[in-house]
Amino acid sequence: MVKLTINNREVEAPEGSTILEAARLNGIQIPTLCFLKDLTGTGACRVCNVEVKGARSLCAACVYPINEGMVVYTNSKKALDARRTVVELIVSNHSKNCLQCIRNNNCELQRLAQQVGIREEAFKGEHTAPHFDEVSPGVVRDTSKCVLCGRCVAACEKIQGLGCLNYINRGFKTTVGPVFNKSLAEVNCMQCGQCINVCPVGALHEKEEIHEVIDALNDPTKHVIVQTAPAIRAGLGEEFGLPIGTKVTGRMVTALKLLGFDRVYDTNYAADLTIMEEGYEFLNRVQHGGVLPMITSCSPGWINYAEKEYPDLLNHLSSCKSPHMMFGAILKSYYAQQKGIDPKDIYVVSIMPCVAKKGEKGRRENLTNGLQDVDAVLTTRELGRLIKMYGIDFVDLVDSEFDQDMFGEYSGAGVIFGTSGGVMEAALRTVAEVLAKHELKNIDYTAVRGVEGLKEATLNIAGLEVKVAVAHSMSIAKPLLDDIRAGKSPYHFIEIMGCPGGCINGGGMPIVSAQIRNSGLNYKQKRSEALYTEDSECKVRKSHENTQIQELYKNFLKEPNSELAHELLHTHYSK
Ligand code: HC0
Ligand code: SF4
Repeated sequence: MVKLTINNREVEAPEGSTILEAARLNGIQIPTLCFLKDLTGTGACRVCNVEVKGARSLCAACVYPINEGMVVYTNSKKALDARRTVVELIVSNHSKNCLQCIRNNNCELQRLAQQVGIREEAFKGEHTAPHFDEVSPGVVRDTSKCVLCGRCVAACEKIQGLGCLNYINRGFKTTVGPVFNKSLAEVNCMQCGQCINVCPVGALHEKEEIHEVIDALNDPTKHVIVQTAPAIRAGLGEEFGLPIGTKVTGRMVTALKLLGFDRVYDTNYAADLTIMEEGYEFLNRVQHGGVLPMITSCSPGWINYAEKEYPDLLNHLSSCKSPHMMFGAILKSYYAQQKGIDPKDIYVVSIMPCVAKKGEKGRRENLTNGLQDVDAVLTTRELGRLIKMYGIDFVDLVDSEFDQDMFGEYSGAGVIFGTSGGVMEAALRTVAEVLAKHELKNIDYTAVRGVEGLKEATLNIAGLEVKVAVAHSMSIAKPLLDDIRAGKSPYHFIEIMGCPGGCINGGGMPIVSAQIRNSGLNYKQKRSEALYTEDSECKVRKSHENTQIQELYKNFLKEPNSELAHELLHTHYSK
């Protein structure tokens, strides 16, 4: 341990720590802007300037290493003045239309300006020419808000290995964006939204569809159905100040009913349907010499990546549409028939933790009889805004149940789809029983659980050795894909999700502030635990035991992978 003095207090911290880490370890907070634990730390913004005795100038605490006997003042007049000037300079080049900004009240620059005590516009003058890009289906980029912190640059590079965003130009003209300031739609952006989640301000955000949904809710000719992804229940509460990991399934359903949706269903039902289709597709590939490893296809960010970066591997992808798209297709076919409603009058809204699903819904490969399966996709954050707009007091709502008619049942397997490893575990629960031809007691595949790093397992399923792997984010998936390309992949089945930790950390989930990220709280784990808790509480925990799924096959689809199932529930990909 290293002994040093911070603000006249003797403290200790492990060797190799920065001043910022040593201070935080001892309960002393130094404001930061560009710093994000495990992602950035270059001293770029200089907000964390502190005074170090004997140093010639102020030091950036996030990069400056501690040493024995060091004396640090984080709040000396010199440090406070410098910090305020840095923030004043950033604010001076920032479009200050806070009232119209999507991040109003949830903005790190607002908080920082308040914290350092900015009371007037210190530097008036020219602004860097702004650029507004809303061409891509899910991500909007507004450089008039950008503070050049580089957090999005690091997220795209380190999490996805893509590097779609970088600094462009120099000096006063510096901005952050794709090469040559192109649109994100013109580069290899997979629309994961991880850059949005780390943006401290409103420079990156999702393309909003709230007003389209409000129009549909107010259109008497429309039968408006909403479905919620598994991960929403584990995050929506954060939009209303509830602790991370609070499960709000019942309150969410009540809020959706108050918003006026005609039916409120859970995408979990369709996750069970996906397992039937995907599980049987896998068995078919294993038993008939099909292309292996088979890779899951429910994360549209991953699909975007595969199409752009590994087009030669598209035949490894399951042909299954993602669960919410399958649900839309069933609602506009079977449900429409049963209820006597013209499919054109059914408007399906998906509440998703995902930005890429906004693009997925409109892909021409996914149309069924010329209609989109899903009409609008709202992120968890957008649903939070919609609930606030309608003046609903979310925290005090009582619980309600999803509508039970036709699609109300779901298994625990469907719930865990929302976290990394969940799709694999759900599939194994069904595939193992189909192969064993009798009920299996141990259905917890813990080797594929967890929100960090690559997960692998070799399982003996009814005498068949099955090697599986689970990757979440492209930096983890890439080595697996390179091995497949080189013909040396040992796996039979791979789950790939676009975002680290899976959907619980999707690009549409509530923003986790730098303060929380830097505190070391494992927010992904907390959200993931909420889903495993719900799984363990479910009476039915295997997709094939969902009786309403069994009825759907009996009355409509006939059997998994049938001709009709292929027509409605499967898709193809484009090189
Ligand atoms: Fe997911 Fe899904 S689990 S992708 O991670 O497969 O977005 O939550 O809704 O569709 O079910 C996201 C989450 C979903 C879908 C499901 C899958
Ligand atoms: Fe990169 Fe994802 Fe942002 Fe696109 S959406 S720029 S891939 S981090």
